[in-house]
Amino acid sequence: MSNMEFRKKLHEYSRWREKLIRSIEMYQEWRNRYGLSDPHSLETILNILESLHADRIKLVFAAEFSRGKTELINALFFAETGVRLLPSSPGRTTMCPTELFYDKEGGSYIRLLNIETRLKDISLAELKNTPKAWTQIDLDCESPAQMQGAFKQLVAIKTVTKEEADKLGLIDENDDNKIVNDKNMVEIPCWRHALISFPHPLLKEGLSILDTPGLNALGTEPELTLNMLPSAQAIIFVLAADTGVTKSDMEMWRDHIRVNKSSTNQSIAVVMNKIDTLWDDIAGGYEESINSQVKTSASILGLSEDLIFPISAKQALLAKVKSDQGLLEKSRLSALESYLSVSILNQRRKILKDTVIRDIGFLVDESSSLTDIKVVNAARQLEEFKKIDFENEDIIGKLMAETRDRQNAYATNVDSFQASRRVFTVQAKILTESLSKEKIEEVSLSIKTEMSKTLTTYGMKQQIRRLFDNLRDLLQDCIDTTNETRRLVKAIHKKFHDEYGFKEIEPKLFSIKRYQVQLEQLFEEGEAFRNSTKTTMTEQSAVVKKLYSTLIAKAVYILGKAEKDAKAWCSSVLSPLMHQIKDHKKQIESRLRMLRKISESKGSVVENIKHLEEELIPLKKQRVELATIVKAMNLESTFTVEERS
Ligand SMILES: Nc1nc2c(ncn2[C@@H]2O[C@H](COP(=O)(O)OP(=O)(O)OP(=O)(O)O)[C@@H](O)[C@H]2O)c(=O)[nH]1
Ligand SMILES: [Mg+2]
Repeated sequence: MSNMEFRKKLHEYSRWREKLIRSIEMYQEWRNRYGLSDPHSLETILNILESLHADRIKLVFAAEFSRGKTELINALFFAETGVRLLPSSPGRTTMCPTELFYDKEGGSYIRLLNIETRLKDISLAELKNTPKAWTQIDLDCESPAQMQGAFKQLVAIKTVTKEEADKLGLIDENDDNKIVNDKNMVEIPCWRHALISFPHPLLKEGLSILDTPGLNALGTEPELTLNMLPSAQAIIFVLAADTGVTKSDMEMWRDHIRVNKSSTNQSIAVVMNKIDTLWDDIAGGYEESINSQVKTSASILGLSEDLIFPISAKQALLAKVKSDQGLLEKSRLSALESYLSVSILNQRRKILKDTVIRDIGFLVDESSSLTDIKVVNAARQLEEFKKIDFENEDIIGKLMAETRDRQNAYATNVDSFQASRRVFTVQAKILTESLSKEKIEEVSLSIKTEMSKTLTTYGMKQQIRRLFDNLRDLLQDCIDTTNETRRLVKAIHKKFHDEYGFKEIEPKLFSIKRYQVQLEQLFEEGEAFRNSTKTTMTEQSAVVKKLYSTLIAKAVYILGKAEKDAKAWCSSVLSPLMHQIKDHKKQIESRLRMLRKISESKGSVVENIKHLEEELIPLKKQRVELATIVKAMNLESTFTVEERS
């Protein structure tokens, strides 16, 4: 499979996503058209649309220095420029994490963030939203040479005193910072992070690449390990065939790559690069040599052999630039390209589908139940009318009296629903308040204050444990309130089901579980980071501080999301019932109107029945339209809408 194939598959994927977006937009229009929209469901739908629009396939390349990450990126994606677009050379090359993507609004640029920003207590995520914090160089996409020139910044270094480097958290006891002539001076990267945007076809389709420097970047920038790696669709870990799995490869794998594996939505592949170094090594024994390296690496890393790709990035780049098919085959790049085109893209599709089902599946199910109920009730009323002996005035009088009684009894029940709703509102308030921003901030602030007073690693460790314990408690309290709220919602539904035969729509359940899992995972990742061999965890060091502020920010974000979801749940969980109540009221009124017309001899019975039949038509149309929209979503889900007319 060639790069063209990957491009084709990526294009198919983005077309599929666009179709999904369009069908969700159609669904929202359908809800509007039939007066079924409410502010909260609208917000839910707009949120999912926004996340689909912002969707990117993120690939992260991580490894020790000089394994060939950058060369591999050049070979996989940018060979058609005819040059080695991103700088790659022997020894340490890439000096700062580099993100490549396409920013439609911003155009073509490289933005560079000063290394000194490490001293500020502002997260990388926030800095990314502050363009003026970055130095920008515009790119001329027509000229690969100009781009190549600008990208030289990615390898820029400068010399500073050891003290300065230490203050920045860039002195690594286990790793020898390159010492220059003067013993007191060391070389450090000029830039902390680079963002590159240009309209390359793959980037335009939503591909985003993160090239990391081997220079212990993962050990010094907690946000990379704790935020950017977990959010990637796939991590590609690179080894070199000429060195095998070294001790430092293993450390990086264990401390920073493998921990992310707990998230099942992420793929990890290992590239065994530089197989060309074995080409003329052993006459005839080349294949066996590669196979045995793959086997050994798979067993050391605890990974399946199919996920290890022996390739030569350098020869692949050369082959593509020179259009040498034989050499390209020899480089074995295509196996990795197939993996990216098929496995990674399919998995991403599945993730998007699951997210859409999770976030709006209940709304679609609800719409389908409600439209079904409307059609069934209207048809039932029609059949009933067809059977009535309208010549008999007594019967009509009796029916009218009966319907009026029903109307009165119903009004009383609606009052009681309003009372239950008030009880529900109180419960809902307790639920959302138990997760309120103020509560969470109170917890995190007290921990931060304690932490700044602590001067030992042990003390800080205790504080971070306390933070997670407190947040766990918050979630636990919330579980109890959620259960009570859930019981109340069920009881309200049951009443209307028992007394009026309302279809018992299973209320969507709000679950805290997801957030509990995320919190535990974050805690584990934080622990792994803190214990990583390459991180100098001296008390109050720049890296430790960054680690803890990243952990706190992420934990606060998780709880914040839980609160938002709880709020949305509280405001929407009763709406299907409210729609049914409104419909039921309309139905009784329409029945009374009809009986009144007949008793006053306005229009013939036949005409009135015809009128009822006509009323059924738009209801059926509404149902067919919904079925068509759901079919267009093509989610192979549990949606129950059937195509009936
Ligand atoms: N023989 C051979 N050399 C390669 C191959 N891939 C990369 N190299 C060379 O290995 C050196 C390092 O490659 P880079 O791509 O800069 O490595 P990196 O992993 O990005 O290194 P850092 O940016 O320092 O982390 C360069 O001199 C490349 O030309 C390969 O497949 N075969
Ligand atoms: Mg590199």
